[in-house]
Amino acid sequence: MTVRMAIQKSGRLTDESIALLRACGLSIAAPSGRLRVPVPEVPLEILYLRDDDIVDYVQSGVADVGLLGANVVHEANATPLIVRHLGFARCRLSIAVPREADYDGPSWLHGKRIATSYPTLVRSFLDHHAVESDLHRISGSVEIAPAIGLADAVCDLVSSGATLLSNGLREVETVFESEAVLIASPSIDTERQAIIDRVLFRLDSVLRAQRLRYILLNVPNAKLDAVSAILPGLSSPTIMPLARPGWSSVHSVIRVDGYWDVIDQLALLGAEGILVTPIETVVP
Ligand code: PRT
Ligand code: ZN
Repeated sequence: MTVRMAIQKSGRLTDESIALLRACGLSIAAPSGRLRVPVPEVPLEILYLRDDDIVDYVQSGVADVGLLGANVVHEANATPLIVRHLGFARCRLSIAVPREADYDGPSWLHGKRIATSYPTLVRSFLDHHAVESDLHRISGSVEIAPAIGLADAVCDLVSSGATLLSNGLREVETVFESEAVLIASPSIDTERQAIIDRVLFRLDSVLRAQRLRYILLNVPNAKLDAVSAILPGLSSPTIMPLARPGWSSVHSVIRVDGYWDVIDQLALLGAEGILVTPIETVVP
């Protein structure tokens, strides 16, 4: 009994997918020509595929789970399959128009031609705004469509925005916010589900750890209550006396988001020797 996990063979998701699975203690070999690679630690086999094929493989049960962009899953109308958001490969699907266009809102798109690889997602955005446009489905180099006269606007994935900029385009609407997700087949038997649950347990511990940092600091005893109020930790901070009289060492965890604000507050309270380090795994 083996669970099959489909991941992208070669593309933007590949390195981070492999890194995430390795962080879960799974020895994942790089694709290097092989399409099926067994994982020694759990009854799991990695299938290396093009990202466009992963939804079909999982939906049909050929693969049990798959790792790919939420944009592809939503475009395929397969959202019920999503079981985890993985927090990498973040990007947005955006409508862009020529820089000089007098764009003044979605109604500008009415009757216009839009080039995209994501017609389903664009259509639902246009329907929401009661706009009718002529959609041209193209599979690559969408950004050159206006310059060659194929379309008046494009809808494509954007991360830094550099591609749009260098093609004389201006981002005007966000249609969808995307990140990598894990999808699972709707028909998994209990034995396979038990294997998947073991992988999910590790994955959740790693994802939780990525959102947190471990913090150690030295605090004057008179400020311990104030510092503990700022650093609740997983349950409560660990406090140990220092050899230096009147001081304690405080250990806790903090969220990555906005942790500099927390450090500023701690410094104002007189904390010293503040160390912040990454965490690999958190099992609550
Ligand atoms: O060969 P295969 O079919 O497997 O891969 P692919 O070429 O179809 O996909 P790939 O590897 O390019 O992207 C895989 C997934 O990465 C996408 O489905 C998204 O979920 C995610 N992702 C994140 C992106 C981007 N960021 C991204 N910036 N996918 C594509 N882009 C492209 C975009 O299409 C445009 O051409 O990058 C360009 C824009 O980038 P910026 O930084 O200039 O804005
Ligand atoms: Zn693809």
